[in-house]
Amino acid sequence: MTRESVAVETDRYLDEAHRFSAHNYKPLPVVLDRGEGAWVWDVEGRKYLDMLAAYSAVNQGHRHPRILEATRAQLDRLTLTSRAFHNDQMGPFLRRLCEVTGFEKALPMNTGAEAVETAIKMVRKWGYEVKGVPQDKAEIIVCTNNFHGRTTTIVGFSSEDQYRDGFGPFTPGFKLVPYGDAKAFEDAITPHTVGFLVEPIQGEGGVIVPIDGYLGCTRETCREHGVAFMADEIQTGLGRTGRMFCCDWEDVRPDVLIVGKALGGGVYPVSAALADAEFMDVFHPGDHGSTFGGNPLGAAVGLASLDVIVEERLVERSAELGAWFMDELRAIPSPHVHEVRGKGLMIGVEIKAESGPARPFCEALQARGILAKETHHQVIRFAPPLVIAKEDLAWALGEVREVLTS
Ligand code: IF1
Repeated sequence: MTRESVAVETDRYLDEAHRFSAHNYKPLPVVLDRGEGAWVWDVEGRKYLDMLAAYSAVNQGHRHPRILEATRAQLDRLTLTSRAFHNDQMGPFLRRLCEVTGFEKALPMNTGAEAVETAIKMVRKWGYEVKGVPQDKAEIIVCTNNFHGRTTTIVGFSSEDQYRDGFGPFTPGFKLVPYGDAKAFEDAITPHTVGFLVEPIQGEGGVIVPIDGYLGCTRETCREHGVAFMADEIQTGLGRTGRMFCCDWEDVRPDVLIVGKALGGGVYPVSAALADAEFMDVFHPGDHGSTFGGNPLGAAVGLASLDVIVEERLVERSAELGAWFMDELRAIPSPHVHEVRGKGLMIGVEIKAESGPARPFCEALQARGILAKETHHQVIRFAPPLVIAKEDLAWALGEVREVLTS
């Protein structure tokens, strides 16, 4: 695969990565070697504003001092014990996580996909033991254009052919309904339905915001039919959309809340599934687990990550800066923009088909010192760290305006 030369130092890294890594991504040709707050630098010394924040896993900004301090302190004490023994960090972390989310219990894992798989197993077992669904007949309803991770069970219920091609056979027991259609969801429920797994805003799907009331209506339908409402807030959660959780926009309290990404403060993979005892108590010793889930290092990082979000008012920043940025983006007289959508600092700019794919716009932004990533070919995603300074966002707006009006 040929590639135009970028610069000697960068080229060397690109060639090395190309030679030794699987080609499962097509990254922008930039090699980063330093990050601070909303900014990152490449090996050529060029500075970029990070408008992706690792898909919303760096809400607190790169290398937040509070999170690094907590990490270093824990590194000097104890990092991994497995859950065969207790450690002194997991309890305080899960207490804080339950306080922030309003749930009785949490099951700590590492990646988002593991937390989603945990939620699936929890709700299936609840279906058999509490709801009384016949063994192995549990159904979980999911939405078209969903993204919940990359395990074979999860991609098995994806509607994106590329995420499924070549990876079958898949796990049965999942039903797809159109995202945003509350009636289609209700019509898909059967006596065997145990759960509804949904993203309050679809990130990978192209920052798709459902109509107001969709979450509240489907949540109510779940209550009427004894179906667990499972919110995947791995990307939308922890302040990203201008509320602590995106479900908060409709005052919806899920039965199961799934969190990840920014829970690890951009330092360490930390995720969890949360629920009240009715669901969580289906797990008995040995039912489920993970080598790293609940480890003391991740717990210390998770606790600091939550504290930063609360104490630095990142939720309010996301709401205020996001509303301003979205309004300004919408005011740009661009011949290329079909729609600007999102909530808080989770924003998607959809490029018209006749203007071509979003990738060249991302490359033009890169040349101007802004790192943004396209999703689903047509959408430029803007999701900077929630610590971004207003003046930096204003500078980025100027650059985006230049690119979108060229
Ligand atoms: C990739 C996407 C974003 C997620 C939601 C669960 C997970 C994710 C709502 C799984 C992860 C990541 C995965 C990464 C790119 C990125 C992504 F484009 F893939 F879909 F953000 F939109 N639920 N999303 O967004 O969490 O296991 O990765 O920790 O796989 O390319 P994970």
